[in-house]
Amino acid sequence: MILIGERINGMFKDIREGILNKNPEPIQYWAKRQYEMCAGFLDINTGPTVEPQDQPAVMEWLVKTAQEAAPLPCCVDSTNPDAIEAGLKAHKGKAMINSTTADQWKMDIYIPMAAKYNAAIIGLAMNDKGVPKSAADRVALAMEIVVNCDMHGVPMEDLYIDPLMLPANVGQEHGVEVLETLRQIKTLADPSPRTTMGLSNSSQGCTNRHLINRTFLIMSMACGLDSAICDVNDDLLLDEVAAANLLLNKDIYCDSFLKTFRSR
Ligand code: THG
Repeated sequence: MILIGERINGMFKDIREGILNKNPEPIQYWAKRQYEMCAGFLDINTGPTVEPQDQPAVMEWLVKTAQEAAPLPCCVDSTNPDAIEAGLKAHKGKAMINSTTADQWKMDIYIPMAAKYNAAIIGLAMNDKGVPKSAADRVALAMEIVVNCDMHGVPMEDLYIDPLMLPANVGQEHGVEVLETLRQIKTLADPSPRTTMGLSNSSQGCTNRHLINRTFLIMSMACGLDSAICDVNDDLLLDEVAAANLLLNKDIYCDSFLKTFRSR
């Protein structure tokens, strides 16, 4: 299970202020903290307040600043292709692009970019018509992304399909469809693409957020989820992942499995 730390996102006040004041402190604090909490990647998102023309420079600064503080690859998260490319250029090691949709014009930009920079890429199971309701329609969009990756030589182990979880209070019917999508993604190709999701989406605007996040993560792992963009600062979430890794036979049992999981 690859945990992608969600915290370096301009949606959070401390990160937004760090960006505004060019203060590396909150970015480096969360890079280190998420590294200590077992993150395998750092999601890096400038947030909604940075003007489009400033996004490439801000992304470059965020990636460099984060990687100075923690030895982790970044998941470069933006809807602006110039910001994504600026992040990839500044990045050390193998990055992840977050993300393309199944729209042909977007796949034509991002998938060759993944090939050029030898980056992994997240493919969202949606297009300009929005997020489909059924698993079958999500899987059909995922298949288009699989085909386009294949055409550009992006291997399946570098493709992470995101079935797109919506908040349980407004899109309750999506949960079971997301779980079914996760199961079916594994049948699309051999080797199969990998899967990921924005876990905290599932609980936005809900009470008991951590409980909803943890429960949906474990259900999703049972359906084959390979990675998640999530709150790695949640101790109980990490313990549940450690236990699920054992039960899914991904880690060998030892009595100290909780500690072992956190020892990287
Ligand atoms: N899929 C992919 N990438 C993504 C998402 C996804 N990137 C962004 C997002 N979704 C995942 N990251 C977050 C980060 C934070 C929150 C949700 C998802 C979150 N934030 C608090 C809120 O909105 O209530 C903000 C709290 C605050 O302002 O302090 O929940 O789905 N591929």
